[in-house]
Amino acid sequence: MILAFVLTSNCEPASKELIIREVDGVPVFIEYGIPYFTRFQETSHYQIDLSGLWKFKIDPENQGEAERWFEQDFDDSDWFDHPVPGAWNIQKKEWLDYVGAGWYRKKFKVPEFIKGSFVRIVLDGVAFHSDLWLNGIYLTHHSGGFTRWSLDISPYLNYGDENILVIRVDTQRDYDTLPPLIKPSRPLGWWAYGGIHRQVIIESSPRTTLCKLAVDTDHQGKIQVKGVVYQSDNLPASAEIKVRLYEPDGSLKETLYKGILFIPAKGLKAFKFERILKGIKPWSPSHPENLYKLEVSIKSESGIETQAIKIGFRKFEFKGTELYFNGREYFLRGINRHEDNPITGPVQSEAVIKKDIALLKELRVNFVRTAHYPNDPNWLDACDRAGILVETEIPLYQVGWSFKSLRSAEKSRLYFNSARMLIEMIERDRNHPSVVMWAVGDECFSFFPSIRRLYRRLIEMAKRFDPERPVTFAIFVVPYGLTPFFEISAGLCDVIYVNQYLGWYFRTPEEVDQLLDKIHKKWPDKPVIVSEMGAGAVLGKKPGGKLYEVGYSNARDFSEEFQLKIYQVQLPIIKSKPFVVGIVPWVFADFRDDKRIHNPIPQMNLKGLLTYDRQKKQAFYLVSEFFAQIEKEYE
Ligand code: GCB
Repeated sequence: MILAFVLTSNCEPASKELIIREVDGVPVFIEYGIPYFTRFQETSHYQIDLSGLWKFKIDPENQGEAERWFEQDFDDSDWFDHPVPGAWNIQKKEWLDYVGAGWYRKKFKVPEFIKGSFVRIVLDGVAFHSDLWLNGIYLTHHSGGFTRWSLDISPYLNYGDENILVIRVDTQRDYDTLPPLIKPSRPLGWWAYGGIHRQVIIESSPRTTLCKLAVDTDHQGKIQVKGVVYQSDNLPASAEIKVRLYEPDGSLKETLYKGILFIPAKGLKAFKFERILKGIKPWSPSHPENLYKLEVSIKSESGIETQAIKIGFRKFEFKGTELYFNGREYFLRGINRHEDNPITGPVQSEAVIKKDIALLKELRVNFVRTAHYPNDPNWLDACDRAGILVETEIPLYQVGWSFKSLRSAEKSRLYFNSARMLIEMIERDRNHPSVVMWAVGDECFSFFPSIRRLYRRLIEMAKRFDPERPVTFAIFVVPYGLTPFFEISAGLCDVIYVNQYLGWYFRTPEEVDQLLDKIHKKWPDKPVIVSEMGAGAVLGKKPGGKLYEVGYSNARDFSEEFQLKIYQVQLPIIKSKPFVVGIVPWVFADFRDDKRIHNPIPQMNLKGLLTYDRQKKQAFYLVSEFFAQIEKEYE
């Protein structure tokens, strides 16, 4: 049964494009006519990695389509050689702040022997929106640059021959795209990096293939597995399924499941089981080495495949205003992080990931908020291995901060784009032991009923795909302590996320005390996390001297002492509140931010505990010491 998801209120109905099939009680997201595929960390499928140099040209006048830049034999010899993964902004100085369209062309060969298999193109991140042609044929449009998506390209390939893939990428935002436009004069709030900034692969599998694997565990050995098999052929198929679990040292623990499935033509069939396993070593931030491998093998007439994911046995839960991890009271020593650095921009190379993970460990954090968009999946793999918990969110960012933006919250298109990215994020990331929470937005104008409705629908959607994980969104604090008074949406969340910059944009740092008490009074049964706090500082800058505008008629000296003071004052106050279960400073490292034109380093958000090139500011040491104390208390 195909269900077109329909909104339940008096607003415009949601687009029929959002298709979810309930397959034996397992929700499967259907996109571009095929199911959304789980990201396996190991696969026996034949893959062609398209990383490398692609031909590239910016298209500020939007001529590409009219001039047919997508044609197979179009002469691209004078185009720029652009590395993929890569962002155009850092390829040439004059492209740094280019917002608009850019075209990528790539030739690749496909071997003859994959003919007859099911072949997909898998894109991990094309920011923000893309149109795709293969061998001169237009295939589709995708909106949203931070999640994986894939297309069946089997019918369009030249097997045993050369193929040409063309992708038009566009970074223009609208009121209903993600990230959204708030008003034409309002910058994004981080850098609008454009390009194919994550991996692109061509993947060939048997025509009967595993499309979804959803695994939930707890620290006492409980494991629930839901798998869905897709039959891409016009004929029905039968498939032998075997699920095996391997110990962290690689040895076989046991075969968990064996069964035979009958899958209808062009259809889906699920298998499910639950077990309580003995002798399980729980995964946790202090024992991240306890990663098990769950492997699924499928044997059908169209071939044999083996795919695997890494899982951890763990339980993350809120009880009343408290947080428990693996049954023990817990506290999140967090940090917000943008995917940005001076060498690769948004691209998360192995070296970038290694360096940042090492710094996070030095900072003694056990939690990262992927502000404000789904991160590179390789980053999440690294968090699994390092024992860093993760909240991951969709860039439904500051919606409602203008009249037009508020109007967009009432329309189905914004809901559709948000729900789609949310599902893609959950379906891609839900098996990571490190991923403990989803967030459906940041600082939207949650004082308004239209935003409340939008958030409510997104939370329901998140729970439909993942009933286990808590869901939240960040509320913001306006001057004069009015937020708890006017806020009408935060109660929808499993944990209240508060972004507060008391002492920086306005008021005094000490007032965080009353603010948190007021929030607790309003939502006495909910735990609270301070999801943002901080101040800007330039490395080595002493107090005094020139002041720089920060808004709300305030100016600051951006000294390291000022930043330090905010943390000195606020950290103990926040930690003293029994209902607060986490502190997440803003931000790990300075990052490019198009809003900050008046800053001492223009267009740079300077609230990092590290500089853009990862040098430590004084506040880094303070936060690290503070977190080390908390770590002793809880680990
Ligand atoms: C916020 C936003 C974040 C900004 C930060 C700031 O509240 O969530 O995106 O970068 O404040 O620096 O003002």
